[in-house]
Amino acid sequence: HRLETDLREALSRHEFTLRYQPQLDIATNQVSAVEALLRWEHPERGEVSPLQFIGVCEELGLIDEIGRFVLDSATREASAWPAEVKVAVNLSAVQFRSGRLVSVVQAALARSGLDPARLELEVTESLMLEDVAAVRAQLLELKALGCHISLDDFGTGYSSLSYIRQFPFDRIKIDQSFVREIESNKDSLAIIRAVSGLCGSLAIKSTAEGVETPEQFRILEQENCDSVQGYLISHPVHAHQVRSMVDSFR
Ligand code: G
Ligand code: G
Ligand code: MN
Ligand code: NA
Repeated sequence: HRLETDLREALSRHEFTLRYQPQLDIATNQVSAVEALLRWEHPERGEVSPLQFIGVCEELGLIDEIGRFVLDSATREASAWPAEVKVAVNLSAVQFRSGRLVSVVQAALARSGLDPARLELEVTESLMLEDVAAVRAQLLELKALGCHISLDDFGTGYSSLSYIRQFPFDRIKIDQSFVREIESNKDSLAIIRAVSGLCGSLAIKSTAEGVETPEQFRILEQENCDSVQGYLISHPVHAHQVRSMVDSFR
């Protein structure tokens, strides 16, 4: 398997790297967090999107190792940034199977010295297809460490209100597919309004993703979303650019 060999070599050759995309808090107009987005800097193919290799890594049993790299790198890089900036790390549902995720997170926090309250862990609705009791127990342990939990890509998968009640989510990230149609499709606007209202009632923060235009931003502000992420605010940047990007909003 060519890709498997390539992926294993990529890990040992340090070809994986992280970019960081800001989340802007609407009330304060400040960057409250940055999301770590994995990139494979392939010597011949250039920058490869995680869409092209995360699924393969899950199938090949490489996701725990890559996930550990992401957690170690993101916490280490974030420890050098202003303390008001959190870092959000995407987790694959498969990382909840080994039973070692909590200790991997704990080790990354200990090595980096990052305040656990500055680490947000993004999970998707695919988690609901795993062993729900085991997942819930791990999420509660991660919360007990002090980390925050976000439900990513909300509305695209197996959304169920019962999971929102059972799992300790601090934030819901509304999928970019709804934001993209916010002006053209009144159902998308209605769904965003409903999710934002639900979040308000449950004291869960809301983030709208994929915000590309000032008009989308204006509508999301009017709908009481707490924060926005997308190319309008900034494309993902290198770690060394995070500080000046954050400062540019001050
Ligand atoms: O950054 P980009 O648009 O290419 O990301 C594509 C997809 O890959 C998104 O669904 C994103 O959540 C996912 N992704 C990005 N970085 C990571 C990562 O470090 N781990 C996992 N599991 N998924 C990631
Ligand atoms: O699934 P997740 O939300 O973690 O992935 C975020 C993905 O969305 C990343 O691949 C990121 O590069 C991409 N992204 C971020 N902002 C925008 C945007 O404004 N428009 C579009 N089309 N994609 C975006
Ligand atoms: Mn995400
Ligand atoms: Na998302």
